[in-house]
Amino acid sequence: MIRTVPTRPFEGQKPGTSGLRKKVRVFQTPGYVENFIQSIFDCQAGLDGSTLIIGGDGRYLNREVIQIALKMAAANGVSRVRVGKGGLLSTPAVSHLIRTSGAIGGLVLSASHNPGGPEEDFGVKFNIANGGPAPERETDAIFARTQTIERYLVLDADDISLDQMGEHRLGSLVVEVIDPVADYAALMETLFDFDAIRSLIRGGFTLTFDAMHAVTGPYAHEILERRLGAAVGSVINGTPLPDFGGGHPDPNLVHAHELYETMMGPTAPDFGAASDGDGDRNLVIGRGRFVSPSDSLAILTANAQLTPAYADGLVGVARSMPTSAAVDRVAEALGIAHYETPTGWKFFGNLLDADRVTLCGEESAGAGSSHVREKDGLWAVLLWLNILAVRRQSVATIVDEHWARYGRNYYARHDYEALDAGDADALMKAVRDQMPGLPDRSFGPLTVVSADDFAYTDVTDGSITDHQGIRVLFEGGSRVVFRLSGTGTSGATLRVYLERYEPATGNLHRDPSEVLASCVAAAEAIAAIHERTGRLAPDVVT
Ligand code: VG1
Ligand code: CO
Repeated sequence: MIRTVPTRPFEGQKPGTSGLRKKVRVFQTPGYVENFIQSIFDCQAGLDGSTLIIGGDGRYLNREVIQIALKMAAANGVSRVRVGKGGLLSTPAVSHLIRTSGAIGGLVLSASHNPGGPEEDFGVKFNIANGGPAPERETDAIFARTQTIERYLVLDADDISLDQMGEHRLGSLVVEVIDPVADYAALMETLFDFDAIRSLIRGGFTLTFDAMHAVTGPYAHEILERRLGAAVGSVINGTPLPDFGGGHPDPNLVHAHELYETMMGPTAPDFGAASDGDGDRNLVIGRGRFVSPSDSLAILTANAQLTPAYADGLVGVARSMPTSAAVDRVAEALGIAHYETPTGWKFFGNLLDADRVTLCGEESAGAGSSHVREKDGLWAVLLWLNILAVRRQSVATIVDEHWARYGRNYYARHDYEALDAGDADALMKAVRDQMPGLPDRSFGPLTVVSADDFAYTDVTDGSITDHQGIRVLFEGGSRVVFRLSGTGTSGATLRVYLERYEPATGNLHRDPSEVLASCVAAAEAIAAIHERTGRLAPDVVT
């Protein structure tokens, strides 16, 4: 029986950079998740008779919310839902399945790199028929709907078994429990030269992949160990856990520090990598050499042609605004277009759909391509491995050769987390107010060329997204960017992005923190972070 349940709007169901993300206990408020899912459904034309993909990263509440979403899908006329066994699907796997299943869209239950568990975070992302995150006009419509909602629809039925593969019925809905890995792994085999990677590994090349107790474990075991022949044990923390083993499944030098230490130590394998909660991010560390995500995007762009998927070249590349300009230099050398978009994957979708770009990436350890409409952690790892299998050089040598040709964009991001939201807004306002007076001012060795609040005009539909972060550009390609995070769940997080360009003729092997000290000083002089937030140092430096 389909029940119509009266409800009332909840406050603050506004999707951020990447879906709706809140504390678990907020999601546990009766009716909360139902309201949001119903609001998504109410904004879909053509839901009746459609196919939907549902899966999550395995975090606390994953299974419960999947059962609710299935019963609501049944009540809202969806004909078929494909859901990953155990409720698991990585974000890129959902994107791929939407595209190959002719689905109307998909729900990804994840708060990505945020921690999981009863006291931590949960999230719901909605992806549209192209496989990508819902664009702003759609998330705005969903949010508007959450403000007026009066009822949701749910089928009264028992839970289905998410661990039993095959077809189950919920009223007129067919729920198909599928292998979360199979289709994705098959896609990877079409993109990359698995024989070449296998032969690299057979020749003694070693690797370690840290799945951080999150969703990529099963994918990495299958692809890296079983299909490519990496030694059993190459994948570590490979079993998804509801609390990710108590850590943040955020692949950066802070949260993946064990991997970092291994890679810098005497027993380091040739290659190390990690992914995040939902499998869309990647961190790459060669033996003795960390590759900054911005550099990684540039290096992948410069070398993609060595792999089958990109052998015909790239049509263009896109990076989010705070990502370093390293990839722009490669695009210029290749004679292809490059685009700068606001933070978050939803802005890349139109560029990919319009065939304007082939690769995209972000400084936050996300890279992806036209193969799906999300960033894709294991894809990036496999692209690196394929390039290594062709070039037969170390990661460090490839990075060094890259810098020697293009110069180096020294880069860091400083995060100030859980700030008082009022303080953070006041800081941003103070910086914004100063913008007109900044050009030509000098901060130590840095002279300001321009300062603006980044606004993006979508090249395909003309939509404008403004207030995407304040950029202060200095002479010579250095830069400071101030931006507030859209994925946090407590207070506000200020991100300060620091970049300094060193031409190929300069010193390319300095300590980034030394090189960036003048940018840090300029950021402090402009934003008075210490004074306004009471913080003496950032919480996280990546
Ligand atoms: C962060 C990153 C951004 C990324 C987003 C979602 O957003 O900076 O680059 O796209 O997370 O990634 P913010 O607004 O907190 O800076 V994920 O892996 O959560 O889907
Ligand atoms: Co993620």
